[in-house]
Amino acid sequence: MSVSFNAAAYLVDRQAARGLGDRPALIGPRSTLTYADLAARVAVASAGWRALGVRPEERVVIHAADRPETVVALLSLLRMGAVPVPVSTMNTAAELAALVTDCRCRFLLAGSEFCDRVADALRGDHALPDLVGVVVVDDAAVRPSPPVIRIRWEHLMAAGEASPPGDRSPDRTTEDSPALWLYTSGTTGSPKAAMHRHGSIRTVAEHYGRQVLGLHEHDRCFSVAKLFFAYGLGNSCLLPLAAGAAAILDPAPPTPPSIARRLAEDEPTVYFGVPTSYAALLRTPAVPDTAFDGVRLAVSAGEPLPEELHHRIRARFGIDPVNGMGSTEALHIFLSNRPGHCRPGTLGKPVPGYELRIHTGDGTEAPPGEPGVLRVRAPSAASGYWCRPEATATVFQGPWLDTGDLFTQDADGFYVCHGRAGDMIKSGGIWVAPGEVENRLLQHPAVAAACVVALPDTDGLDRPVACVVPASAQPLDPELLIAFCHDALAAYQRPRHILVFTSLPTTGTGKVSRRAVRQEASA
Ligand code: 3SK
Repeated sequence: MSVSFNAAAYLVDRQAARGLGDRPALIGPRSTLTYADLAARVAVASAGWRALGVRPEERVVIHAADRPETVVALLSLLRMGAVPVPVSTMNTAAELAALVTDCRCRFLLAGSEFCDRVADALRGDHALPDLVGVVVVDDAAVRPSPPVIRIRWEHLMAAGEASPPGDRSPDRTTEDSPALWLYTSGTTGSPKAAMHRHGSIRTVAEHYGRQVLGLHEHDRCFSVAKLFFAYGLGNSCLLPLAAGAAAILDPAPPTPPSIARRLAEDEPTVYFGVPTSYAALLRTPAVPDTAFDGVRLAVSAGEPLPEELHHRIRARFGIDPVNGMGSTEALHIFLSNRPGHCRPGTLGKPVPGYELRIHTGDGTEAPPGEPGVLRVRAPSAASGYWCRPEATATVFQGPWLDTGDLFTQDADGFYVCHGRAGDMIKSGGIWVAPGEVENRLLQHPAVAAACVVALPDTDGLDRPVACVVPASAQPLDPELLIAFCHDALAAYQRPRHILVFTSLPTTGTGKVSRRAVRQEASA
């Protein structure tokens, strides 16, 4: 029998009850919400969703930038038992339409920055048969055609205000009730939704946020990863709120100048970065060496932090990044170094409550020092992927999650990652499916064959590189091909370089051998 539990009440109401009502909860570019403000708004918005006809366990897609309103929307949906689905703001209109179709949401929340894209997704060629309404924050220029209606966020809040006070109460959720979905391309290509439970939100906050990072109510957390990533959602919402800390939200894309501004103006004490953003900060002389002086804890995750980069960060900024690893399926970080005890080039040791094993190809445990695929027994594991039984069976092996990453353990028990067991590329902390990039390249008439592989850039971070075979004797213009990819692919998916091959090496069965392509490309 599952225990009654509502994650929004745990994150918000509890802090007001602890006497933290006057403390900052969400710090946005225009306003700060205290815990008392946040509790009131979340309760009213939950009644607003109910007034709109949203039912418990129904999905609502959130396509919005990191702002206090976005967090209010997300928490209010959790409170009334619905299932927020924050989706990447880097998606194209077609990708957004595909996710809306896949999760069968009836309502979509559109942030003001992305109204054009949402408008494109709503246009004729994308059939969205389940969609009933679009809730717009600010006066976004989304003009859905009937029967889809447009609801302004203020109207939703006004409807919540006008509802009976009982409609503001948390729903009868339990620890195992569906809480939120997060889309991932993960190990098997096309995006699939990992379905998370209310109880998992408390698990990640208490096991990693409290026991590993020691977050507390005087912390101010800033994350370069945005709310629609599992990593960003934990960093900018779940972990700080559970600790009574403040989350600093920046709707702008994280660039070295914008990150330096947040560090200088908002004075975070805890910084959540990804290796790519640390590398970009190092490459920017205008970022002062003292930029991290007020930060007591700097975290790195999203992809393993190369040892060399760790040393350069320490030398320039005087911080020792706490390198860890999580997954969308586990909701947040399950393997991490410990503050003050970081071993550069490793991902540390299991987070308390999580168990790890390294498996060889035949499913047995790898002998000490031998590489194998990492599995994690995660108390915060998703219950599976929505409508993807095969991918679910591959990744969710009983109580174990198969990460698809190759690992060894050093003599002191620290875990070391050796890259993907499969072909997926993780670039800038985001999964890139090589097939999607290859498809686009093959749409160009000058390309006969294409294979996209990961090669390290000058910082040692994996980036997609395209190996293409020309369709004719005409020389291929690499810049033109990259520009061609610009039109259809998100920035993180685009190949950084084009290498011209006369033919692609194949395996014995005639398939392109990615490993051989990669070897040739890196030679
Ligand atoms: O990639 C990671 O390391 C990660 C960390 C936390 C949450 C989610 C992910 C994918």
